[in-house]
Order: sequence, then structure tokens, then C-alpha cells
Amino acid sequence: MNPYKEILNLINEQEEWRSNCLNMIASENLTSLAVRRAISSDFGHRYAEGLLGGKIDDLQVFDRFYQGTKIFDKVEAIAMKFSEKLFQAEHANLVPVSGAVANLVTYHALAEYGDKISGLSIPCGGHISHSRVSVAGVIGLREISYPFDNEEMNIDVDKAKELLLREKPKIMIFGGSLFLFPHPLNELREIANEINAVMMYDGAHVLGLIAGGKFQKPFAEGADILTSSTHKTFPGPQGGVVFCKEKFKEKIDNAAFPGLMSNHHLHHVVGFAVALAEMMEFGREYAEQIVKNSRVLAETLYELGFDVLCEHKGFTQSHQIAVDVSRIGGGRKIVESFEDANIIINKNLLPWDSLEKTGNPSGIRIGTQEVTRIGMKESEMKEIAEFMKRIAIDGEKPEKVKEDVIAMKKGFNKVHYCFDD
Ligand code: DSN
Repeated sequence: MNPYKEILNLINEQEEWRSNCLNMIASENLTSLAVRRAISSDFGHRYAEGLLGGKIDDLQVFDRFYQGTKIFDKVEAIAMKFSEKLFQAEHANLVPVSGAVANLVTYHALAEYGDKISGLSIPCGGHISHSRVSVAGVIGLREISYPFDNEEMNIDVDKAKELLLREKPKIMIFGGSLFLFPHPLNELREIANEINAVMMYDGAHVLGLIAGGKFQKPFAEGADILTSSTHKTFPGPQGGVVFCKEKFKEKIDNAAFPGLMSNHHLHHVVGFAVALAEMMEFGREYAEQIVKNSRVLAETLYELGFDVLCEHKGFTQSHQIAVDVSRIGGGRKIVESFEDANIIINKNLLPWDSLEKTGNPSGIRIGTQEVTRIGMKESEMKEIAEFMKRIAIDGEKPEKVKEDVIAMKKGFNKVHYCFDD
């Protein structure tokens, strides 16, 4: 076969398959046609090494090393302006190419080899880039884990205070990958002042909720730095960002360029700018519907017999739901059988799991952001819960449920909360 044809067929196969799926991985999303237009534009062929030069009127201009950037400079300046407004940031750096790189930029800017960072352990929801097995280890940081309250699915504030006073980390990290409830920034700000630590909030999972005025307001609650990827609840192209207070601007900018990056991905910055504009217009409605959908899905799953975490707290305040499936076969078996029915989610460690259980953890994690984006509301969440029950509790063949999933999905392939119309 013509080698190009072989790849093209796989692209078509992927698009056909995933358009017939309920895509509920909590870290994914769909971009609008407007964002796709930006990503496939000429900007993706270009370089724009360099950083801010100064301001003309209220627009930032750039000192670049290459010619040909005058139009991109305007887009990047607009994206910075929009994002500073949307996230109440004093400065935005759009150079990182992923959330993990955004975290690495922050570590490189504000910590030194051998310093400590505090965050959540992976089973309690911490992201791998908060741990020494990943980017934190690259610059020799030592991690300490916050004590966690498994019932509340949150940081145990009193015990965390004791730990922080004793260990004095340089960077206190908040946020994570399993993230049901806002983290206690306000409650730990005083300790950060006392030990002279920087408070970094990894908002990768919840950036779209923050943009829509849901979940929490990191800067108002005391964060110094907000790092993020741009493609989870925030429906931009894959990329990374660091927002910070003015006093960290120079260190963050230098750590991003020339510290860790040469060129950033211009087309992604342009796509991010379009997604920012979409969130300024539709973000509130979108974020509200995501949280409503999560709660209804969680509540229905619970009523149908699933061990959904945190019933006493209304299950979730984010796009995520966590379910303990150890009674019904464990995480691996459940996600594989759901995939056979075209329901795509991931298995997930829960706080009481050891890292050795990564291959077959106790939990599953479900995200509602993408199904919300294609227009699904509370009644569809109830249908989805019923599909899940038929497979995981009633033992019905996934292939049978798949037919109903495909039929249901037929009416939902258009992206909402965007300018496409
Ligand atoms: N590991 C991804 C997740 O939370 O799903 C993010 O990088």
C-alpha cells in the first residue's frame, strides 16, 4: 500500500471510531473548528525565539531573534492579555509546550538542586510531574507528600501544617490529576509566608472550570504561580502555560526561554488564543454544565450500585468522578470492558492503593468535560450511568451495549460553547 495511504487510513479509522465513542478520559477534550483552523495555519511552520521587549499602547511587543514574527507577536500579545484577564494573572508565559514542561519551568525558575517540593502522592491524585520519578527529579528536587484525608478526598490541613513547618519545602504544589474538590490554598497561605515557600497551583485539570468561574480562584486564594496544560477542561490545543504574579515574571520568563525551550509552538499559541476567546464568551455556561453533569452522573451511578467516592460531599465539584471498583473486578477489567462498549475512561489509583497496583488499581476516573462539550446534559448522564451498570454490574456483553452507545452518540457530534456557528 502507498505509505501515505496507510497512515491516512489510520487517521480515518481513529476519527470514525472515536466519533462513535463516549470519550470520558478526564484529561482530554475536543477543539472547535475555529481552534483547528488556527492549529493548521501557517504559524505552525514558523519560529519566534525570544521574549517580551516592551509595550506599545497596551500591547506587549517582543524582542525576537528571527524576522517574520510581526503578526505572531500581535497574537501572542493578545493571548497574554486575554489570559491575564481570564485567570486574574499578573503575567502569562505561553512558551511551555505541555503542562509537565510548565511545571519544570517553575521548578527551574524557583528551586535549586536538592530543594524540597511538597505535593500530593500519585495515589492521592498528584501528577507524575510533581514527583521525583518525573520532571522534578530532572533537577534533583526531593518531594514530600501532604497527609491526605481519604474520606474528604483532600489535603489534611492540620497535619499538612505540621509537615510544612518541619520540612520547609521551597515550592508548595497544589492541584493534581485526581481532583474532585478545591484545594486549601487560603488555609495554607500563612504557612507558606512563614517558611518562605512559593505556592504553585497546577490547574491543568480544572483550567476550563476556573475560566468559567467555577471550582476555585487560585490567585485570589493565595497562589503565586498557576501552571497548566491547555487541553483538559480548557478546550485548547495541547500545550502548556505558566501564569504568575509580577514578582516572578523575570525568573519564569528566563527559565522558559532560553532556560528550557528554544522555540515555542506558535500554532498552539494561536489556537490557545482562539480557545481563550471562546471561554470569555461561553466559559461560564460550559463550566456550570460540566459540574452539573458530573454530579448527576455520580449520583445516578451511586443509586445504581456503584461505590462512587464522597457521597457525603455531593461526590464532586469538578469534571471528575472517582469510583472504587475493587468489589466488581478492579480498574483494569472495568475499563477494558467499557472500551469494548465504546466508553473510554481510565483506570486510576485511589489513595489507599500502593504504586504496585498501577496495573490494576482499585479505581476508575470519569470526566464529563468532553461529553458536555458535545451538548450532553443531565438526561444523557443518566443514560451513560445505565450503560455502565449494564456492563459492570449486570454483566451484559459490552458488544451489546456498544450498539446502544453508538445509537445514542449519533445525535452528539457537534462541538458546543464555541464560535463555529
Ligand atoms: N496524566 C494525565 C491525566 O491526568 O490524565 C495528565 O497529564
